[in-house]
Amino acid sequence: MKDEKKKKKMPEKGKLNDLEEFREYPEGKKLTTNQGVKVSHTDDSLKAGERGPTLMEDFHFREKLTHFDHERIPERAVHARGTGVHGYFECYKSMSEYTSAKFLQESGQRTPVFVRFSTVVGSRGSADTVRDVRGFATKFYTEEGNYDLVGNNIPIFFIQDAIKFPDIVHSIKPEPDNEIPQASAAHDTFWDFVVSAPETTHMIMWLLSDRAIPRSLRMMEGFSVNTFRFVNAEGKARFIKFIWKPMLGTHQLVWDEAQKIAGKDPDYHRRDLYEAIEMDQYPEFELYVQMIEEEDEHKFDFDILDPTKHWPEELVPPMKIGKLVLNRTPDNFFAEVEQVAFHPGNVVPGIDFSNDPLLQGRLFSYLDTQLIRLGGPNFHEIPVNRPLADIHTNQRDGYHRTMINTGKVSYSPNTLDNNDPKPATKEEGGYIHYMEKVEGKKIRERSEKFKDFFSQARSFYNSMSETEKKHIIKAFHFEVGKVKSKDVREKVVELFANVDKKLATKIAEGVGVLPPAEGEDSSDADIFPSFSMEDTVKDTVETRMVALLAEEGFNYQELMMVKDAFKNAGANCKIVSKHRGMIKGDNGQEVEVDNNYLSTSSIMFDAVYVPGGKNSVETLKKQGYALHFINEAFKHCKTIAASSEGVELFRESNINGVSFTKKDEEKQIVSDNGVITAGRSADMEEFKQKFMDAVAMHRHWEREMKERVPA
Ligand code: HDE
Repeated sequence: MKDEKKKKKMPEKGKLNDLEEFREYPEGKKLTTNQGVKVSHTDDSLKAGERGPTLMEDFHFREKLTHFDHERIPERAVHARGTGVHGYFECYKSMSEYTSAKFLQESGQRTPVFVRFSTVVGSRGSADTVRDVRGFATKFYTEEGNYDLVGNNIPIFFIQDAIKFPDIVHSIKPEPDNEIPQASAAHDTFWDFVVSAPETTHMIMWLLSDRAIPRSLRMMEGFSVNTFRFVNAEGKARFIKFIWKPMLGTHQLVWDEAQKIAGKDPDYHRRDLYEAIEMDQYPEFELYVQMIEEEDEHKFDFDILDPTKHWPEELVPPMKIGKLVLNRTPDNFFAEVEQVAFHPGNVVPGIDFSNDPLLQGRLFSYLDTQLIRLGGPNFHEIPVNRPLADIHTNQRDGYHRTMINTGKVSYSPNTLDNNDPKPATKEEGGYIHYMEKVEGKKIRERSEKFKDFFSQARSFYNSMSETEKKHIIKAFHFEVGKVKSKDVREKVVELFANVDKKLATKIAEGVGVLPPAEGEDSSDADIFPSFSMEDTVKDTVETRMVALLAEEGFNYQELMMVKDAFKNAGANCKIVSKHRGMIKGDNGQEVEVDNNYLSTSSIMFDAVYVPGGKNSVETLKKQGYALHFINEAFKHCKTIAASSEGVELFRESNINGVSFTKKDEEKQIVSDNGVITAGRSADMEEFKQKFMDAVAMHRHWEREMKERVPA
């Protein structure tokens, strides 16, 4: 029977693809070699006698070890640490007036995407929450081929010209003699580069702001950074930049928290992303485009091709054009996330480049690096990189070729195959490069406006809230405080005096050098509220993590009431206790503990609640972990709440500078800077509402002024 089948279906010459028809997928999975031969034993290698040497003929052993020996591929030179997910992009309205890109033509139109988020500096195994720029790269599988929007969560870059990229990357990576430090800019070579290349000033301001320590990959913006073009069907072009805005707002961690998370849960961001998707809390971002007419190219104080300058939203208002929904985690991290290959040069008709010198260099670098990282020129055949659009090229062969091209013809033009594959006309969807008129002398120079390194850095500082300014100064103290060379520390102070003398004076205070003799006053600089993170979404508790601290005898009704309220509002509650297992409430009903103290910590949560219950609170009061939980959450400016006897735990802790409900005021609810307390007979509806409103605020920065908490 089998022979007959084989006979009938033997592939014909030139139709080798038909081999697929012969594949059988039997039920059950037996261990095989890569040649499909079933393996009978995999625990012992084939030996000459029980204690004898392993034999070369053990093909299973040889193959298993050889494959293992070759499992690693080079990590990305930058952005090595990352995570990725699938989803779709939905266009809100037709953009045909501005671009002919097919995926932006109709409202409601959906395009599948793959998104990879990353840090820049750290290696593959580094921690997620380090201070760094985050990559935000999106591959749109459009019907016209792949379009890659390879952006970052900071709208500008360190340098103006890609020729300096190897220099800055060498300076920020671990130092070459001892490979220290990992995933951090806080060391001599980086700051030496910064003071030697003042074009980095503006980017450093953003890097030392809270943008570089996002609360979640779901809560950060994304920017194309470089200037591109939209080109419409008539061939009219406009300069553009893209912005992704997270539906949940742009939120940050506290630096102390970020460092602790890096130790306790280095996978914090990737876990948060995957868990959100697994709980059907799909991360969503809206895509905006900023457009500048060609005739307005020189209208701005800054050069619109300079990647160290932002296009302030106040000057170039963004237009909302669609939504990104991330709804599927990958099946295999290596196959998808590690092998995905983004390239800012992957564009579709209707999207074109500008002469931004950083972009021009990027157009070379990505394909080049991928050729070695993915082992040859055929990485477009890897499933995650394969476009949905058909591929017809005359390219042949090379490492890891899987496509079986048929026929004799692999050149163009040809007559033997009707000149197939034929170039497409514009009407047929052929990519026509924008016909920009270019002339000039060959010269290694940059335009005059590029040389203004400080105006936008001043605006940035002047646009920050007092809290944000304080965080930036602290970040300088940390980063530059780690620089050994006093000379470099002095130069940092000198450089940042060009931004603001008071800022430079504060930096000097923390890093042990003299304040600057002279400097600028940034208070006259333009204020752009969009540079700040203050005015963001603060009206939802969706996807926030709330810890409920409880022990035997907790007030069941209070705990469940709060838990249900947060759940209904889209937040996630976890019961934290000394041990996992079941704990009994004051009414005899049990709940399951989600985390014991050793497996979690306040830094994994956005808020903490302590319900009443005399026995529970008496136990908590004796637990260092519980008290530390409260102190630390308070120190990180998180919302903390307690009701009835739960308030006693707050009194026992080290939190200070805020008021609680008075012991004898049973009905009282006090909400003070994110500390919400309720007496025994308080209106729980009101308490819940105040609690949720405070969590929606994200953090209560005013509290930093009062903080004297050891945690
Ligand atoms: Fe990249 N960048 N970059 N970059 N970049 C890479 O490509 C490069 C720049 C960005 O998740 C590399 O495949 C040069 C700006 C992201 O796989 C490499 C310059 C922006 C990712 C490379 C820049 C980015 C990369 C390393 C000019 C924001 C990760 C591995 C100075 C708009 C993509 C790879 C992923 C990755 C070169 C600057 C974003 C070496 C030469 C500006 C998000 O080719």
